[in-house]
Amino acid sequence: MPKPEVDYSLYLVTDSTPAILGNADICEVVEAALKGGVTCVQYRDKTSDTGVLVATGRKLHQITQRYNIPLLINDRVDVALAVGCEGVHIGQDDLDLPTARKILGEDAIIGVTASNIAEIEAAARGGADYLGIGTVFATATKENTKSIIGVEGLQEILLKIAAEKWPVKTVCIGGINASNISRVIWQSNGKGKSLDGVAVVSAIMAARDPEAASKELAQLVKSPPAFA
Ligand code: TZP
Ligand code: MG
Repeated sequence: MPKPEVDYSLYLVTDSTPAILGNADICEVVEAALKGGVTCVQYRDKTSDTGVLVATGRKLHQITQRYNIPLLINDRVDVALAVGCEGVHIGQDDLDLPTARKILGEDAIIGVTASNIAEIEAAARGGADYLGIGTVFATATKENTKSIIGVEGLQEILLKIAAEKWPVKTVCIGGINASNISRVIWQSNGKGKSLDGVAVVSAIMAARDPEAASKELAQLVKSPPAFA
C-alpha cells in the first residue's frame, strides 16, 4: 500500500524555549495552529529529557490525529517509535537515513535537513520523503546554522532536483514569516520544481495569536502572490 500523500504546504516546527514559546502551553499552541490551518507538525525540542519528549510527543500526537495531520519528531528515531507517530525529521548529524528507514519502515515519513547539493543528492537518492532545505534567511531561532542559502540557493537546489527528476518533496525553512512567505514561494519556484511547502517556527510558535498567524500564513501559501 503506498503511503498517503502528505500536504507539506504549511509545516509547523515547534520550539519549547522560553524565548519563543514564552509561558504558553505547547499543546495549546499546536492545537491553535492546527485550527488555523497548518498541514504538518514537527515536534522539535532540543532541551527536554527523553521522558518529557515521549510524554509530550504522545500528547501532541493525540491532538494531531484529531486533525488528521502527520506528526514528526525531530532528531530522535527512538522517540518517534515510542510515540507511534508518522515519522521523523533528521539532520546531517543525527542517525543516518538508511538506518532510520530500517528502524521505522517504509510507511514512515522521513525528512532530512539539507543545505547543499551534495546533501540534497544523498538524501534524495537515499529515499527521504522530503527535504528540509535551508537555512533560507538568518534566524534567531536556530543559531550557528551551517549555511544561509538565500532564495537564490533555494532556487538552485529546486532546479537541480527537477533536472535530476528526484521524486522527493521539498520544504524550505529559516526566517520565513507573513511578510516574506509569498516572495520566497514566488522567487524560488521557477522553471524547475516548485516548493511543496514552507516551514516556520517563530512565525507561529511566538505569535500572540497562533491560530490567526497560521490562518494568515495558510492563506498566503494557498493564494498566488499579487506580484506573480
Ligand atoms: N532549521 C533551519 S532554520 C530553523 C531550523 C529548525 C529555524 C527556523 O525558525 P524560524 O523561527 O522559522 O526562523
Ligand atoms: Mg537534528
